[in-house]
Amino acid sequence: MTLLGDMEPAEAESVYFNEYSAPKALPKHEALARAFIDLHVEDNRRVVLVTSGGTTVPLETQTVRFIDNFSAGTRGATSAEYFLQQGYAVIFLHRQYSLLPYSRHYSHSTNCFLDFMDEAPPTADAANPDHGSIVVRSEYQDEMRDVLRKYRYAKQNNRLLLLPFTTVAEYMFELRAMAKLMRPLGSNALFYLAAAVSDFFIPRSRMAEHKIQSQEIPAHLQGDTVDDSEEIYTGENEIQPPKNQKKLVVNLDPVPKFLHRLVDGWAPDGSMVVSFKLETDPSLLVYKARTALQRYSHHLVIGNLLSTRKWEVVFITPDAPHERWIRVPKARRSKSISGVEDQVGLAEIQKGGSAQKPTSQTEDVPPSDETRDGVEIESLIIPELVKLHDKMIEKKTQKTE
Ligand code: 9Z3
Repeated sequence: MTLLGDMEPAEAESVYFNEYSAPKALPKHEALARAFIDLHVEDNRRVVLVTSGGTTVPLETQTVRFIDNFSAGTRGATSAEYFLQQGYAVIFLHRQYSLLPYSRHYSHSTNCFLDFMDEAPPTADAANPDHGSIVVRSEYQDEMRDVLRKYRYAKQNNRLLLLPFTTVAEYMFELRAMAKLMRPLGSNALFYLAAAVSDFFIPRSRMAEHKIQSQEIPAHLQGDTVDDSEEIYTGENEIQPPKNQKKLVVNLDPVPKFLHRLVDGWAPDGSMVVSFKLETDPSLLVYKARTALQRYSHHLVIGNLLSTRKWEVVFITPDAPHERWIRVPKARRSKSISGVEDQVGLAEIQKGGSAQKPTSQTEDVPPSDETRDGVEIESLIIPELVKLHDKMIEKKTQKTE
């Protein structure tokens, strides 16, 4: 059997999309997106498709278990806010329940909205003499007003469209549909692919219908639940297996490289495509990001390391300077529980081949925005990216004049 990874991109696309039915929400999402895009085409406004959060890989058709990844959607949600600030309209294709632009400041357990609230002293209300109004605590008023105004502006002016997905297949269907719908935007379209998309999946044909059983079930109850799935999830036994226990061996296929199809087929002519490359090994990051740019011939790969992603990224471009580091100045770095600050600079390969102290010009660039916790690197990434998009649009207009 030929693996999707070994096929030509267009063939892999059709095999992949034929395996699944489109997500139920897709027609509704398409209608919303069509209206949103029409509106912004009419106003000659740029539209960015931001993808955000992780994708799941279900192990069963009636899904009880799935494989997931770490992404909370911080990069995507934060970037969306800075794109809106730059005048872009944003289609925010995100993993359901991951962070959202604006509400991210007051959500999940790290920024629980209840911690920002208080109850004011009771007023003379005969019916409820001990009830005070719910208010925002005084120390958060300014920040919340600012976030609220930006949020309301985006909402009232139709600048932000939120579209959720969960599985990797749903993500693929949504991405393809959105890219095709964006065609009337031409070079005003930008793709900013920050979602952490699974590289592996279980093809529908090999997926168990029902919950995979961890213990043998009596023969008279087996029915359809076992059949082929016994072979798929081979319960490889230990040398001396504990009675009635199985090992789950998950056999995954590579997800077809959708970036090929996005760049060569789905996306509008003249649009800009930006992908992210995530690595954990500093010595691989630049190499892998360059390889991705060469392979898909798009416009920009933003490389980041899991451990330093909140403080540094690298722009890999086809044009000089080819490799450009963007860093939050040391004194302005936010705290991060999962981050490892010592690793900042390690992935920057110096001439001579070894990793040394970073040479980045951007170390001393004054930050353009600030939050409670320091400078968000997206406040540096987005303006730089917009400059590149400006240049692309300029070139295109010169050509057509
Ligand atoms: C990224 O590299 C994003 O920056 C992060 C953001 C996922 C690291 P968080 O959501 O994290 O803020 O916690 N996204 C792309 C990762 C990815 O899957 N890239 C593919 C690859 O590396 C190419 S499309 O092969």
